[in-house]
Amino acid sequence: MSTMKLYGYFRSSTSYRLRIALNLKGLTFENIPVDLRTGANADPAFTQRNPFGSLPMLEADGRDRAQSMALLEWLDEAYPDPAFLPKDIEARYTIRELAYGIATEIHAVNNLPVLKYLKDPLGHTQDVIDIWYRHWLARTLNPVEARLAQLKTGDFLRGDAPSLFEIVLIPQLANARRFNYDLSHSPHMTRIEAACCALPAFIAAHPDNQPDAQ
Ligand SMILES: N[C@@H](CCC(=O)N[C@@H](CS)C(=O)NCC(=O)O)C(=O)O
Repeated sequence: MSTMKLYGYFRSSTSYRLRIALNLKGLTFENIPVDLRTGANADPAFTQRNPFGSLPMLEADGRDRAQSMALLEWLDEAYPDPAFLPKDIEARYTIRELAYGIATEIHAVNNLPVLKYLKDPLGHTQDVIDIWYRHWLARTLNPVEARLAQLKTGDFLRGDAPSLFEIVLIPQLANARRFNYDLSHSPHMTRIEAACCALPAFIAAHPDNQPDAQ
């Protein structure tokens, strides 16, 4: 089996999800930077392989795969140990509710092409764009925090290891911090963040520790 290749960008939160996941599974992969700032992801050489023109893209088993959530679930099915989703159907639901809430409600509206469009052609200033960003963060992070409080979580959403939820949460919180979002009233999320960020799989995946980080 050839080494997997992860096409990503250090600051891309969806690439960060995959780096964490591959590290947690203990899989060796080659990290191939694609520069979003220069639009390298829109190059026909890339879009021929990934029609979404998005990051991450994972080359594995002779196939190019895109879409981070589908990739995380594929990795978990192809490499079941350690599991990102437990066997119990209700526990799987709890994890997916929170992971997909973040992935579909926050990431989609705060993605780079959306932010660029707000600037040009819509003409909004960076200050207004930052307000947009934090608005969509709060709209979903507040209910996530409330759900974690209901569930009486410890260092992780479930048990003593990260799940699909933590793989999606940690990159989103890194972005929240970059946009000066106030997390001081989110003790559950920040406790989980601290526990994850102490783990080697998360440390190695951090944007600052990538070869293309500047
Ligand atoms: N739904 C996709 C979204 C991926 C995505 O849009 N990633 C961003 C980086 S975080 C990207 O590639 N943006 C392309 C661009 O900015 O043109 C996924 O989860 O993989």
